[in-house]
Amino acid sequence: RVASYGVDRFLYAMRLHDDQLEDISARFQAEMKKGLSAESNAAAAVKMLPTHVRSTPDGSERGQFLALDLGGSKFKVLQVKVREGMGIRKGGVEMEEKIYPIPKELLIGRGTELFDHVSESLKDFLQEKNINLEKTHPLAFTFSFPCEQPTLNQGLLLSWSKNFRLRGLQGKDVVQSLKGAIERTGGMNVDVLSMVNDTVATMMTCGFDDQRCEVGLIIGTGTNACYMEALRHVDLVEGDEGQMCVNTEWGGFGDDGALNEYITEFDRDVDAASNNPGKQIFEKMVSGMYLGELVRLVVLKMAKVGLLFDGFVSDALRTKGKITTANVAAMEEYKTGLKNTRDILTGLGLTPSQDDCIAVQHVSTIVSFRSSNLVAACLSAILTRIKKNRSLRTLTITVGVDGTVYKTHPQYPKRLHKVVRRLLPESHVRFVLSDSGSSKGAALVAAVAQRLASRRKQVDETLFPFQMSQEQLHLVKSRMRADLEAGLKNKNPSTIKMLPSFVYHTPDGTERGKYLALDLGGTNFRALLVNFKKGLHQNTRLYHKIYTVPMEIMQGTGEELFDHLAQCVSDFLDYMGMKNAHLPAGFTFSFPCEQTAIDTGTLLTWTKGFKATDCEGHDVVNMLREAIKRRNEFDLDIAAVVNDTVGTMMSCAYEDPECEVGLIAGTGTNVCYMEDVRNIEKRDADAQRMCINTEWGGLGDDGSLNDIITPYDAEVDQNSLHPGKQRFEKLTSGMYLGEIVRQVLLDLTRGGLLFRGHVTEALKTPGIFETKYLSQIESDRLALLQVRSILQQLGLDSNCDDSIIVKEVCGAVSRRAAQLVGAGIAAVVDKIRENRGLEHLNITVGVDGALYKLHPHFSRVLHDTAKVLAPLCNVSFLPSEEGSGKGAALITAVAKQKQQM
Ligand code: 0WK
Ligand code: 0WK
Ligand code: BGC
Ligand code: BGC
Repeated sequence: RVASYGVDRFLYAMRLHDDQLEDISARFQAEMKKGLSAESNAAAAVKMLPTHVRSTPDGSERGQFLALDLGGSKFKVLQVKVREGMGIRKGGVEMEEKIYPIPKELLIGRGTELFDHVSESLKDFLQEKNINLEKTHPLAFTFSFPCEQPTLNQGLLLSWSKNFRLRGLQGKDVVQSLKGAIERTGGMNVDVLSMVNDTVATMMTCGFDDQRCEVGLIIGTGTNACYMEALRHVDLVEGDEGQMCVNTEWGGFGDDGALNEYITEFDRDVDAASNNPGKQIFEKMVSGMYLGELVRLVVLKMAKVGLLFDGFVSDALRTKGKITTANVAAMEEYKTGLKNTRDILTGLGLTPSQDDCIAVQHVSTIVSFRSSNLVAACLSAILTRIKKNRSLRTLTITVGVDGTVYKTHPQYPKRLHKVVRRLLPESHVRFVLSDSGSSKGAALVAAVAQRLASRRKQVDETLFPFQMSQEQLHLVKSRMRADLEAGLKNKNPSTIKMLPSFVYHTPDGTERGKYLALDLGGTNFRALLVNFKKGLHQNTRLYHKIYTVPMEIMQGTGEELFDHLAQCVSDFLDYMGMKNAHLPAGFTFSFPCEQTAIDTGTLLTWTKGFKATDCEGHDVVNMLREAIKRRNEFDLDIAAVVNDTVGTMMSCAYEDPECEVGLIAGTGTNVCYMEDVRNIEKRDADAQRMCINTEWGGLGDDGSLNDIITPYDAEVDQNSLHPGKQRFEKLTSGMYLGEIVRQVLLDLTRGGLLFRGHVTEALKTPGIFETKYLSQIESDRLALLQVRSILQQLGLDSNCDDSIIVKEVCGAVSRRAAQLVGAGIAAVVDKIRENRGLEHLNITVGVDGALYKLHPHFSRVLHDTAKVLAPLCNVSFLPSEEGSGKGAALITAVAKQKQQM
């Protein structure tokens, strides 16, 4: 007669020893890696689905939500009220629920019919609870099947499982299907904010009271687990910073044969008779849907081979589903287990002996024991992975659990806990039962989704004015064009000064000799020695040295400024050992100067960071000459003064003869181009063309850009050295972009959307957000982590979401700048094309400036905008290699040649 010993022998394959459990744990860790990696995800049996839940509850969640809990053994409709800051023990969450049975035929019918039933149940719930049907209700949707989620409120159904096998929904977005059903039902307004798997909802539910809860486990009709994974390991989601909850869908473990040596004939029979053969192999060895069936098949086989009931087999015993998992749990009841076993077997039309009952009870124990052992093995794999992710020696963590098997099977929890602690002796694993279902967790996720959505909306609204539509860009182009035209006319002052440069043609390669070039740009002063030799360009020798111009010099007296420049020149000539060379020099002076000849330039107004006194209205060449005289140790023949745009155009034209435009996108912004003399009313010259320094930075000083100037821009202008001036420059150049970003960040922080609403001194400090940070923050190669360290350096303590928003603000501000400069360039090249009556114009723009050269996206956006707005011009952009110094030297060479003629 067979007793438990016989059963052990019969079910030897189901009794798993720790080394086998460790082996299964190791295999599952390998499966998790496969699921997480972009290469192998598609073929992975364990799907490791990103859930877009990036944090467990932090107590700030609040709100009132409807909730649907679909996919477990009971379909529930709930209303959940989350009140901030007080844990459940202090009643932070109130819930009302109603269970709505799902007619069996709906579980194997059309997907749309199931969702109609769901939405009709929802409407019934609203009516029964007298919930106002007019108001829009946010809804949290728990859907317990494998779904790929591009976002928190989308879920593409991968496959059905458990006892659900409907048609027409696989591959579809179940949130859309739900919204569709709610629409069909009508008479209620519901906004589905988020969809989560029941494991995720369970983790969040338990996480509300226990911050350590970072794993969600379901052992119910089906089985599954989720946990907080490091985002850097979730290849399918962008970003390396922070964490994201991953729904493992471990039910599929073994679908690729990874568990074959642990599969018994009974498992194969259960799978073969299931409604999804070959799928959810692990689930079929573990979860409530199948345990009863496993026991039945074992008992049936033992009866057939005569080991039970003297070989008598009843029809009921042959019938699928006749032994349920609830029966298995009852058979294992401590006290009444044996009696329950007899009643159950009798109920199956069997007359069991005492030994038969003991044996069958033992079968149940072995089957459910294996289930808890397998869950323990895979759970320990997840916990081991979390420990490794955080390079911890010991892990203290909580697992939130739900599911009928875990909740109602008498021995199951104890067995599971015991084996997990045996497999992970040095870790402290706490199990918390989610005692009110998963919808509280689902509501918490919806609360986070709501907060994220409202933050997203507010950030979008804040950044919307920075988004330039094609219409707006066309407007800027035509306004630029109009002011370019106006600037050439004599009659009234124009915002764009269109200053003649007395440069009549681009280099022709005949330039020879040694020249000194002095280059006062936006940020520093450079002295260069340029030597043009016979033959082609590459023979040009060039030496240079960069000198900083301290703020107090920029904003001191004119005398101090030019003395500083003269001192730098003296140092350079020493450095070059050419103190007595009496070299001809070209002076690049990057500020608006009215010129009456190539070697004179009256400063009209300072721009950028300069405000030296007694300079505006004076001839800068004379001021430099004075300063050199004051030093009385060397002499220079300053033969030309040019704007940095003109110097840049000439430098690039030396390489590419089609270069007839010079653009600076640096500390300041400006453009020059070869204009036809006949269009330059205020200056006649006996040449066909002359280079005009447009000083387009002044566009908008008459209010013509007020419709695109935002309050942040106005703030920057007000705080600038020259309020009301250079409005176009203040929207587009390096001196100001950082400040615009800072103003936007200030506003978002005051609105509580950033840095947890803390307006730090750092954030209030003008100029703290240098434009170079924009270039760094916007670089694609830079992970959010590095964005945070830049913010850290600025004394801004940020979290992952903050750095994402900061990056967006930088992007919006720099993109607008590049688009506006692109619109300006389109106006200039189109004017040149029309000047020359050409259908199509090929032209090159020589460019310089840190913004253009160093910003990761600025140049591309500028190119694309110019292409779209000036489709009849093929514009190439040529970054200037050695700055405008060579250009200045070229102009000096031409000027000298002229003098000799
Ligand atoms: C209760 C949760 C539900 C989950 C179910 C799983 O509220 O979201 O799907 O547990 O257990 P089952 O009902 O399948 O036994
Ligand atoms: C380098 C040129 C200089 C010009 C500067 C502009 O040599 O003439 O002023 O570029 O760029 P920024 O230094 O303002 O970025
Ligand atoms: C589903 C999971 C779900 C689990 C527990 C499985 O069949 O694939 O999405 O979490 O059952 O309900
Ligand atoms: C100045 C221009 C200069 C531009 C680029 C502007 O602020 O007015 O003369 O070309 O900056 O440096």
